[in-house]
Amino acid sequence: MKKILLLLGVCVATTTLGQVKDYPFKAVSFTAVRVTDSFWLPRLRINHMVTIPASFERCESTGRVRNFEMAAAHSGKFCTTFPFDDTDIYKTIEGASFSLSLFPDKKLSAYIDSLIIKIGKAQEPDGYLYTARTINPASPHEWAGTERWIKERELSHELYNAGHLYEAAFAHYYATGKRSLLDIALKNADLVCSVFGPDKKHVAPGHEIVEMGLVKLYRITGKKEYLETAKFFISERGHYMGYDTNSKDPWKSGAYWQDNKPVTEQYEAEGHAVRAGYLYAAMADVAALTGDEGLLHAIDTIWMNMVSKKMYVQGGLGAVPSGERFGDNYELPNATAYNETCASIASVYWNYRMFLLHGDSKYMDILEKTLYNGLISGLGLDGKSFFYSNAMEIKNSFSHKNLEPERSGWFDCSCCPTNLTRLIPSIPGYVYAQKDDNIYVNLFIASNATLTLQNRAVNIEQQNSYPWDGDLVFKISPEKTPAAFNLLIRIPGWAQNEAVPLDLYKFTTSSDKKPVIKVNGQPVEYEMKKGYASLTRTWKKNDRVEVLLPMEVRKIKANEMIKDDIGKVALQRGPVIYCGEWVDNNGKTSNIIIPYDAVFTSAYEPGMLNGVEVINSNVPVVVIDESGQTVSTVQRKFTAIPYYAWANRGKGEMMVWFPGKINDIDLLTDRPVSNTISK
Ligand code: FUB
Ligand code: ZN
Repeated sequence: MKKILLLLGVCVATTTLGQVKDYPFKAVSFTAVRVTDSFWLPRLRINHMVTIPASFERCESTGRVRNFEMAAAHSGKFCTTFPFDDTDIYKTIEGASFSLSLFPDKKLSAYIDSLIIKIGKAQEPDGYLYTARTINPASPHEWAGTERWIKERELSHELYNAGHLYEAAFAHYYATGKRSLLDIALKNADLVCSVFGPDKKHVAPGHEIVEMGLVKLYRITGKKEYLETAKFFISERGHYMGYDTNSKDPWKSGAYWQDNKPVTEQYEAEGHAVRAGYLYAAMADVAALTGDEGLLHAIDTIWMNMVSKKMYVQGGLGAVPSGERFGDNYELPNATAYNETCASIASVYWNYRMFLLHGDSKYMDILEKTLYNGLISGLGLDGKSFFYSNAMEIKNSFSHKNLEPERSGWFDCSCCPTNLTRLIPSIPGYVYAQKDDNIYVNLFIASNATLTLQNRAVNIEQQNSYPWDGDLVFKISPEKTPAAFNLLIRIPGWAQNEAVPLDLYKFTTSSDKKPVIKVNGQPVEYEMKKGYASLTRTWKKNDRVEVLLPMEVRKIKANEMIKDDIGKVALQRGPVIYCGEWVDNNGKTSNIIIPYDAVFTSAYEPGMLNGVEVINSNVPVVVIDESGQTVSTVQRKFTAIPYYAWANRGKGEMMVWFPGKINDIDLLTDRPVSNTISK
């Protein structure tokens, strides 16, 4: 592993001859962090033991692998639904590669090798790799167009497939040291770079990700063309002349693809949320590597717009089902919330890059919120049932029919399950970062890590029961002592009376409980720097830092501009957003009122939902008598569970936002109303 890391550094450094521009803050590789955490380790294991095998099994049983075999043989008929189905194999290989470095597994490794051979055989001699055309170029998939690339701007996903191939190849090479998938990816990337460019073909890729993938190949090889082509693709947006830029229809205006304006003139998070998140992440990469101020200004502004106007309280993005896209400012309805799991994953990629650019904890606050709530809600506790969209409420009334009240094993469009296989094992890589003589602690995940700070090893052991308990212990052991450096520990916004950066959500009351930090048992004063408690010391072996974060149940209110949440509260404890589910609340949650002054207790329930901290209260509940003539309220026990854990015990009501009082009563007729999803 060491050899590969070294190689990565050498390649980029030598090609840019000392003028290396890059992120000022450096991620500490996931391979340097051995997770021991009672929340995350079981999730990493289940991803390895269940999710990845189930995913590969489905790639086989649905015909995704067969598509590659047919492409190699140039015979047969593309046998799955979407031209981007190839990417489910790439994403699962990426996840499995990360996972192999956590859990060595010869059988899995051999299986991946066999898949890579099939992928290689499906690649055309010039590097083109896209089974939806190669199987039978005379009759390609209808989204693919009669010739290569002609439908790339709209639906073909040729460059999307390429991007996921590059991401997988990077992970596979990085984790295993094998070049097999990397060589396939480089051959494809060389073709892409020979086809597209300022004096060649022009296109704004229809679904972004090729840009991030090319940057990763640049990092491995140091080949400037890859970075230049990534930058070219980003700069291509907003120049297509065929749109009606005044149209309100995002497909007609190009906003669906973030193609209505040049990226440096885009200031709002718009269009398909996964596409958008991948674009903004790539803009961060290219801004870091080229110093492009225009890109930086655009993503800073788009981030502010997203966080202050377009994000659900559990971190979910993309409110609108039609087009799986961002809505207007403050358009965050609960009953129809879309919140694709992939959009949360894209948000993690983007927010981490924003942190690496700016070193500010607010980006990690959003990343943490997304990770513990709206992202892992997409994954069932069994590791093999999933949500594609993540609802904000399920009501069993005639007036509501929700999008996805139940988890599924797989979807025709199965982007989310396979995206989860790759995100979960990469989580250890978000725990620490560093810059000069500063170590940043970003996530509180029990683990043992060895970082190299200015050529000297520092071991950090984290012990905690986060996210349930706010008592965090860090044992710091520099290899050579004494060692002077700064330890910067993120103090989450929620521990400083801030529900989110900016003002989309606020706590209903202010808490006077402050985080406390002790070093070797003694409380210390600390300076706050961009959201981090900075401890400057000469460290010795086994120095012990304790951070006590106040874990109170907090009520959240939304900005009044969000119509659907007016007068309502949501619940948070630590980083975890809660919901009420029918199972714990007499079969119903849509009749629960949570007054602003409701008092909560919390308790850890080891036997429930794989171990969760539940929160309890006594609150008014609306009841209708049997005659249907009388409405009243009674006080009842209310139990809330972490939002991420809902829909693991059958089908029924769920609520995140609860009314604080009764304002009005809607007398419903018995006519059902239906909602439809369109993509
Ligand atoms: O288009 C590829 C993937 O399919 C998108 O990222 C998802 O939103 C789904 O539409
Ligand atoms: Zn998805």
